[in-house]
Amino acid sequence: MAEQEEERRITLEEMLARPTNNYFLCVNYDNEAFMNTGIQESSATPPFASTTTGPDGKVVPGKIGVKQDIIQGFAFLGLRSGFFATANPYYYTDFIGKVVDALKTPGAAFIQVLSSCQRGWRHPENKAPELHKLATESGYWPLYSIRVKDGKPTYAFQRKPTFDEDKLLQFVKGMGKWAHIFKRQDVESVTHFLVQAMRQRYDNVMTLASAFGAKPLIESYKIDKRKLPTQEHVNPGHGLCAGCGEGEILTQLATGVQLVADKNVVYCNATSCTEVSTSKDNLPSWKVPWVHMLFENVGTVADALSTGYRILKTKGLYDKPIPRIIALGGDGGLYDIGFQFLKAAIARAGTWGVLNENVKQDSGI
Ligand SMILES: Cc1ncc(C[n+]2csc(CCOP(=O)(O)OP(=O)(O)O)c2C)c(N)n1
Ligand SMILES: [Mg+2]
Repeated sequence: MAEQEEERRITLEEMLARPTNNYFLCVNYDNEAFMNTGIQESSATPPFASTTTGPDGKVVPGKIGVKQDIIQGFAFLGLRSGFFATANPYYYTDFIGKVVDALKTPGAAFIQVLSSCQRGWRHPENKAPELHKLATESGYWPLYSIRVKDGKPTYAFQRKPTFDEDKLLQFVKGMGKWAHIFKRQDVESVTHFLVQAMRQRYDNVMTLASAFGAKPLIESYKIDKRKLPTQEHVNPGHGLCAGCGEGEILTQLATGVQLVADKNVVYCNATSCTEVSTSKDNLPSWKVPWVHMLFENVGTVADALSTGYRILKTKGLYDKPIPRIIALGGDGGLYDIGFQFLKAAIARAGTWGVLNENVKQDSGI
């Protein structure tokens, strides 16, 4: 088929065989609010969604403001090298592929993965997969990656993007956080604004992709699901709510990391649902080193840890293979309040080789 020739498939084997390495990856799971502290609004909360700090009222219908898009900014930081991507746990080989790609591409690395939250989004537990799927199929959460080389970003999509208003409304109507809209007298104008705000977010990505698009524009991962290992980083025992996307995200993230690093990894976990639910009653769910820190500074802590290992290795003070450091945080911690920590960590990781040729990120250490 002609369309298939328009697509580049990157195999898992090809990525794992790359001689290059990256030791530091930031992962944000975006459940679109500060969930574990009681569903407070964040800059990731979409328009008109009801939260405890921006509830639906007679006059104000939930959040007033757009869902901020932080990935585009990272693509234009003028980095030497970087890998930025969106992901969705419904498309798990894509997410796993992106984790492997990020850990085998020297430079800054950041993946933003959508996560359902049955408490905060208010949806039936068993609807999580359907909502995740609709998010991407509607154009609400297009799956793309941006590779930065010498300051220039190149956009690629892992699935052909489309904006489908009907599917977007199905997605919106699937959750209680937007239910109040449909009881309002001005439902038409509010819905119209909501769709336009989502469309603008989508269009911005498309405009940038048409100016900085890869050739071919579709670049997907070819991964044999049957050959994926069972991850051994995090136990099945955790306190996440039923229907929470984070369980899947943790499993998929760990699978990708394990493929590259086996168990030589340290997870740095910002205070968040993934943190509280995997560290209950002094019984951590983690089987590999795991560090918990404040909720806003995980970018800095993880970057410092990673840099520290590389400096010790370069000075001959550490003789073992250095571990991969994974910074993991929610939208509130990692990209709302912690944005400057994350941005600074990404800027440092993406220019590291420029600043010190002796301690290059891709030097094979
Ligand atoms: C400086 C600071 N302010 C507030 C808190 C309390 N706090 C802990 S986690 C959290 C919300 C985190 O939200 P997010 O990062 O989106 O993760 P989620 O709970 O949604 O998983 C807040 C407000 C804190 N730990 N530190
Ligand atoms: Mg959150």
